[in-house]
Amino acid sequence: MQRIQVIDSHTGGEPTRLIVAGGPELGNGSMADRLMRFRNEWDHIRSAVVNEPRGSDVLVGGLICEPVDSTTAAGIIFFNNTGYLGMCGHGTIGLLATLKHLGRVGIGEHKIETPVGVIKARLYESGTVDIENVDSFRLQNDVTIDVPEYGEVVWDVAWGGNWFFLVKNSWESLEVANAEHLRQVTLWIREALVKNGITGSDGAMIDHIEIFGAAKRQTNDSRNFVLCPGGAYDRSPCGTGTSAKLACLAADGKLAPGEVWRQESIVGSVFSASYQPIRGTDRIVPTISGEAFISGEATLILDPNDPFCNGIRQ
Ligand code: PYC
Repeated sequence: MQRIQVIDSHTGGEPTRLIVAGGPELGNGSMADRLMRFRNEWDHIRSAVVNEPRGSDVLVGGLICEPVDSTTAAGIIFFNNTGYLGMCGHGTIGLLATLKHLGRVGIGEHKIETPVGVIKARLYESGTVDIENVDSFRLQNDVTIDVPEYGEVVWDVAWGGNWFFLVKNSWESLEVANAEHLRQVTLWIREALVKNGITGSDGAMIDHIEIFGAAKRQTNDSRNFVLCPGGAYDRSPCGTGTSAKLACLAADGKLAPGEVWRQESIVGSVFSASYQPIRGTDRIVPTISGEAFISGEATLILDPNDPFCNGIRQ
């Protein structure tokens, strides 16, 4: 029997399950190298931790690693029901809450190593966490594509630690009751991207689709629905998706540096966000603020006699 210790949390309703002991041994390389090793040698552990019967499509998992640089609080590799994430905003807020719960970080600023770069996070007494995310930018602007099952959509493509396709002209109702329809629409859009050869830089797949609409609460600026790579939708406003949105707002001159953008999710949770431009480039450094709550501590048991020991793979 293998035992894996995990801590569960949620950030704005979006769950995160972090492996704190008993996970795979991935060596001392960079987080990008360790991610490759995880994928090539230990992918069954990813599936065992986040897929049914122990998990669900909604769950984002993460492996807390010893960092390469000893001045860094931790390294992290995020994954989900179908694969791995370069970065995860809600998950990093969950990571800070988890490290605090374990007594491994105190109030203040901490560096975190991810497969797409080192990020800074600040933990406040109140439990709020600010993440200074990776450099973000818009790659394509205001392009129209025809989605055969749906119609024309106008969009931007932007990087916020993951690749996002941001739909601008939505008339959809962004309500939980409409989530199954929104999921179908965004899956159609994602298929159309593949068929039309629309990608991120270097042919990278655009695996997150984001639809925007008017905020429900007057104090917020916008509401979103975000399709994640494994087909589930983000219950939080999506940290990397909000970073991609900021990159588009900055490029359009619609949000000034330091000005606060309040992004509401489909379940009504909120991230506050702002950015600083990177001088001489068209890139920004986004800061995303949110709060996570610890929701469980558990030992997962992997029994080799269990026919679904490694989860139901997708
Ligand atoms: O918060 O960046 C995020 C995220 C990505 C996928 C799910 N949440």
